Amino acid sequence: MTKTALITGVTGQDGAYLSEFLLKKGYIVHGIKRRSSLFNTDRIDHLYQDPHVDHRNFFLHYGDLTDSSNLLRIIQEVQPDEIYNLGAMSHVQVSFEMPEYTANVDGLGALRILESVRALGLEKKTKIYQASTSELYGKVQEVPQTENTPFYPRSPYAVAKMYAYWATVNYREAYGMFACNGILFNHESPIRGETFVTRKITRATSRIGLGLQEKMYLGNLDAKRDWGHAKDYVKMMWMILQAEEAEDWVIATGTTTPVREFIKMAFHCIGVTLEFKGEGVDEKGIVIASENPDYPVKIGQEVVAVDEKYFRPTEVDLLIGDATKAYEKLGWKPAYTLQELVHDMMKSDINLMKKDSYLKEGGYTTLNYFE
Ligand code: NDP
Ligand code: GDR
Repeated sequence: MTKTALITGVTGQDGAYLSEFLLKKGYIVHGIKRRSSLFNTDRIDHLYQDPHVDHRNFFLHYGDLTDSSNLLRIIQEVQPDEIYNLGAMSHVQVSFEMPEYTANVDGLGALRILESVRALGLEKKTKIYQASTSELYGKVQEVPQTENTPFYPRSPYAVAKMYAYWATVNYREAYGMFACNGILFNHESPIRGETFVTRKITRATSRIGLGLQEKMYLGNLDAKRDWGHAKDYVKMMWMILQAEEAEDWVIATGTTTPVREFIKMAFHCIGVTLEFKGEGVDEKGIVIASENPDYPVKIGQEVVAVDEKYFRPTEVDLLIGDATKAYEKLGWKPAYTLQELVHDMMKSDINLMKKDSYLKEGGYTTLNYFE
């Protein structure tokens, strides 16, 4: 029987990959997108279907996680078998600037979904996936982090997500709902938001390689993250809802890498090696050590500068996940290595930035915005 899924955050990185994945599985997919003054559907435009044709299987609804009546109506109309609550103000640093909004969307938003399902009497029909996060672990309590590691959130984002995590557990226990938390560690891709560190690095490295900019400005280069590929991770969201029992799951690769090393890997993709002259936040620390005649970079060129504005009031220093439970019970095995992920992102960004290169050659100015 054809299943119906509803995805909040459908226009985001994970929403786009998950939509593709579910459509391939034969699902009817409904997504909630926000109204914006410009088109915000870049990542899912290839899935768009003309509303005037028959037999569509991909539908978009205007909505917002802060709007209970809107969510209730959409869920009533769609009668989903599965809801994937991926919508969020997902940027940790920005959450320090917008703590109340973040709590409303990321914390109460999850509650609104759970409560709508209950109010509509869909507790036994609709399974719910809540996009929980390794940010819940925050200040290191245990390494590697498992489903049993205590939480210690270090940002308004993580505090809001902790509320959503426990709301999900509570609705499962109180009303017998099939509601699960996927505690996903960082996952990236060529369509990762431009202001997350990996994408910022692959975009800037591509621009430096093509001679469009001299250097990039980053924050804490010592932070360590357990990075995987978003394509692998959305598959696990689905697997979590197909499991026999509703539970909470860590999804991670089990290896951790400093931001500094990620930069090196990105430059490696354009055949350029870097020399790390200093540790910590040494501004003259990261320079080109070998040239590649195909790219206009020079030995000694300083390619990274540290700007303290990217430091967070409280930082998460080290994340490394132990996904043994998902490995044993769900058969979790990522297809992508970190090298392949970086390569995938660099290939895509080089192609993207080549367009800027052509525009520059043609005398046009190009956008140069690097928050
Ligand atoms: P993105 O930031 O790429 O996407 C977030 C999505 O949420 C976008 O579609 C965005 O819409 C939407 N959104 C934002 N605010 C609202 C709102 N008020 N109402 C409805 N929708 C809203 O995030 P990712 O795809 O990377 O992440 C998906 C989810 O997984 C998020 O909840 C994130 O917190 C969580 N997560 C992500 C991890 C990662 O490494 N990527 C790891 C662990 C958890 P718009 O496009 O209009 O901005
Ligand atoms: P994170 O991702 O906070 O882990 O949250 P992000 O890529 O923003 O930061 C990772 C680490 O890199 C350091 N860093 C910088 N970060 C950004 N954004 N910009 C910089 O210039 C920069 N320089 C260094 C950060 O300090 C941090 O330590 C992501 C989001 O997708 C969340 O929604 C998700 O829950 C978690 O991953 C798991």
